[in-house]
Order: sequence, then C-alpha cells, then structure tokens
Amino acid sequence: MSLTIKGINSPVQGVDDSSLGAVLEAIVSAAKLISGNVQSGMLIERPDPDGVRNIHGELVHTLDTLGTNTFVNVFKDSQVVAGLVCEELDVETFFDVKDISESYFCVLDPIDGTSNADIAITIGSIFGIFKGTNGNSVLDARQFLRPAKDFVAAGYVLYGSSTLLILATPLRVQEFTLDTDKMEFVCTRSDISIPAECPYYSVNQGYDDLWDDKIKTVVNSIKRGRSLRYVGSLVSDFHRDLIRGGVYLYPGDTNNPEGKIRLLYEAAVMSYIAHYAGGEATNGYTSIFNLQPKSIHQRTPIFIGNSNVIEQIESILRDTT
Ligand code: AHM
Ligand code: MG
Repeated sequence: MSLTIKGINSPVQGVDDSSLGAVLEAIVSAAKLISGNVQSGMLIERPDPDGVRNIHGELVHTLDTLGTNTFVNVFKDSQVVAGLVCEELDVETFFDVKDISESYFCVLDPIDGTSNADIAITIGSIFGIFKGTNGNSVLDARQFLRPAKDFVAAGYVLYGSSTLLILATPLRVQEFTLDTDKMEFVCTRSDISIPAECPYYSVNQGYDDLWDDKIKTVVNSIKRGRSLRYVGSLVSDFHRDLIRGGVYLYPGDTNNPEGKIRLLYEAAVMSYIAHYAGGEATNGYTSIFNLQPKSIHQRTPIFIGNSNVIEQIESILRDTT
C-alpha cells in the first residue's frame, strides 16, 4: 500500500487512493511555496500591531494571509478537495471538484506560530484530511465536525533550519525533508514512534498564576527530572516530543478556560499523529483522538506526548479535588 506523490522522491507508505494522493500533492506544492516565503523572513513579514485581527482576535500577519491564499489556491486547483476549514477563515469554504464521491475535506492551520515569524524561529502548517461523509454531497460544517480518529491522513510541515513534512496515516508516521536543490521531499524517517523516555516538558509557565490548583499539581509533578523547552510554536514543540520524547501542555486558565489551542486543526491533528506514533493526547479527561468537535473553531485544553505521562496527568486530574 503505497503511492507515488509528485514532489516526494519515493512512494508514500499508507496511501493507495489516487484522490488522496492528489490532496497530498496539493499540500506538498503549497509547502514548497510557503517554505520560500518563510525563508524571506523580515523581507516580507513586518507585523503591524494595528493591523487586521482574525476570528480569534489575533493579529493577521502577512505570512498568515500568504499561507492561507496558497493553500486555498492549491486546494481549489486540485479538483479533489471539496471543502476547507482554516484557522484564518471565519466559515467553511467549499470548492468545485471533479467527482464529489471521490473528494476530501481538509482542516488547516496555514501558519502555526506566526508570532515567531519575524524572529526567524520555526513555524509550520498543520493539516488533517477527512474523506467525506453522507456520499460527500452535504456541503456544511458536518463534513468537519468529526473526531480525529476519522482523519484518513494528517500531518504538518515544519519551516525551520530545514523544511520537513510529517505525514501520519493509520499505517505509519513518516518524515520527509525538503531537498532544496531538487525541490523535492526525501524520506528521512520512515516509521516514527515516540521514544519511551520523556526528557522534556513544554508549557507556558508564565501563566501559572492563572492556573487552578489541579493544573499546578500536574505541572509540578511532571516537571520533576525533565528539562523545560518552550518554543511557542506548537509544531516545533510537538516535533521535538515526537522525535525525542516529551510532553506539551496548554491547559485552560482563568482567562481562557478552554486554553488557546484549536481542536480541529491543531489539537486533533497532533493527537492523530501522536496516536499512530504510540503517544496520547487528552483534554485532561477525554482522549482528543476520540473527541467530537461541536464547532469548527472550538478550543481545547491539551496535554500531548508520551502515553505514560499523559496517563499520569489524567490520573492526577481525576484524583485531585
Ligand atoms: P497561532 O496558531 O495563532 O500561531 O497560535 C497557536 C500558538 C501555538 O503554536 C503555540 O504553542 C501557542 O500559540 C503559544 O501561545 P502562548 O504565547 O500563549 O504560550
Ligand atoms: Mg496555530
């Protein structure tokens, strides 16, 4: 079960549907374009504090707009992506396709961590892919309000000192690195599983005054014997945990009871990757892999990484009064 995807130099394992292959080709071509934009850094990314804000109240950066437009264009051209939910677009977007019964629905954070873009720190694009339900002909939010376990594939692109594509399917989690001479992705890790060790934890410790006692107990308990690493781009922090072992926490607090991370196009995607790499993700009480979203831009608290540490967190939250 493998398929040749334009832009990737070896057949991709876990994919044998040509329409899904076309979705991945669209993502690969967007990744290459955005990688070039990200490399330009401050030549194009000049945040304007008085600029437009998105539905989440966050400043829209030049790269957010470029990233969104790039994905919208490749998905539209693909003729196989029938719909998109995107962090930067208030409502669902639908596209014409060749054959609605062979089409897919994507969720997307086009550029995660844009507040790091003007300081040359790693950022990324996060995507999840659903096969349509109800014969695909229903064109509304129902196509997207599904748990992570329904994705047929999901992943992210990391724009750092190199550009990486992480692609998870139920068969395996693979890593591809962009060869910038040939402008094609090369498989660099063919079957990723989160290591048994968990040397790192990541959390924005600056919010500790806003946490309730349960969260303080969780953080105090899991930080023992571990090094703190916090990039402030979920893709970067999660990628370290995927390859080296670690846990990422973004709990709710008094200002944001549901935290900051969006369920559909951030937490669910990462939970899917973690799941097929042997890890876990929870909102503290329920597995995010199985969590049914209620709205497209819903937020969720998230604790994700090594499964034994996630179980420890759930047990602290269950038992602490
Ligand atoms: P974004 O998708 O709008 O960039 O926001 C999500 C980002 C995550 O990548 C990161 O982990 C988090 O926000 C950092 O938030 P904070 O600055 O509150 O720690
Ligand atoms: Mg994000």
